Amino acid sequence: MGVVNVTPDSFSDGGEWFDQEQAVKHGLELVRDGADIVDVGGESTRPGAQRVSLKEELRRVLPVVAGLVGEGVPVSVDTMRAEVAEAAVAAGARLVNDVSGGLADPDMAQFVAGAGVPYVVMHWRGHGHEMHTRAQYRDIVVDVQKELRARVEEVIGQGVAPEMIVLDPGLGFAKQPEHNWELLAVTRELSRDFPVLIGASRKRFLGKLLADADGRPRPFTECDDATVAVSAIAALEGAWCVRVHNVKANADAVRVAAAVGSARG
Ligand code: PMM
Repeated sequence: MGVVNVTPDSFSDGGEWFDQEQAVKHGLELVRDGADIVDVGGESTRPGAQRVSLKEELRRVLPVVAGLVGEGVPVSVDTMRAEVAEAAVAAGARLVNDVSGGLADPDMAQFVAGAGVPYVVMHWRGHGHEMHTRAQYRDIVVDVQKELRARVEEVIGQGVAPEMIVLDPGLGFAKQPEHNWELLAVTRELSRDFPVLIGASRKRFLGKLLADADGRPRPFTECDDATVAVSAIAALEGAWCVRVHNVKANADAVRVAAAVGSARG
């Protein structure tokens, strides 16, 4: 899954694809590089981010979704709002990627259920401006699994078909670096009942791991190689999808993992 953030302020590529024509062009490049899905988002979810209005999110996202769909690209919409999901699906998006797992908008699960599209349910504990204070866990793996299970039960209760659900541990969302590593370490276990999506691309915990001798984190622009390493490991551990900004090397990593996986039998 290649990422196109149509935002001025995303952590990893903020501002780069804010122009809608450029955003469509970039999505097509990601497909040429090997992306099977292009994820289009219009609201930054980085720690500390403030929310954008519904109107502005629609204005950012819809032309890009429509432009890519018009070129035959499988598009997912990265949104926490049912109205944005609805408009994007009407424009041809095939998957709804909701980082709040239905918590931010009480109408989301019902919309997804009616539309019959795949639904990414991510582990989430609050919006960007409040997630820092919520990175407290008794046992990160147990707590995330429990909270995801609760979301799954809730959205199934609202009519979402179980076979349409994809789970995501939500790396970097109300998580300390060590939490992200612990969750990555149990990708296989998380993938037991549902397909799993992993979004590690260019996130801060990679920069922290690769900090220099003085403890200065590696800039996110120089974390693409580490992202590729995560993709290979996640794919080998059974992840269904990796969400990345720089597709080419990650697509290669996923193919290497698939070859090793199939050689294992
Ligand atoms: N991360 C971001 C945005 N959307 N969606 C899913 N399903 N999983 C993620 O980990 C995820 C996401 C934030 O990353 P970006 O702003 O750097 O694209």
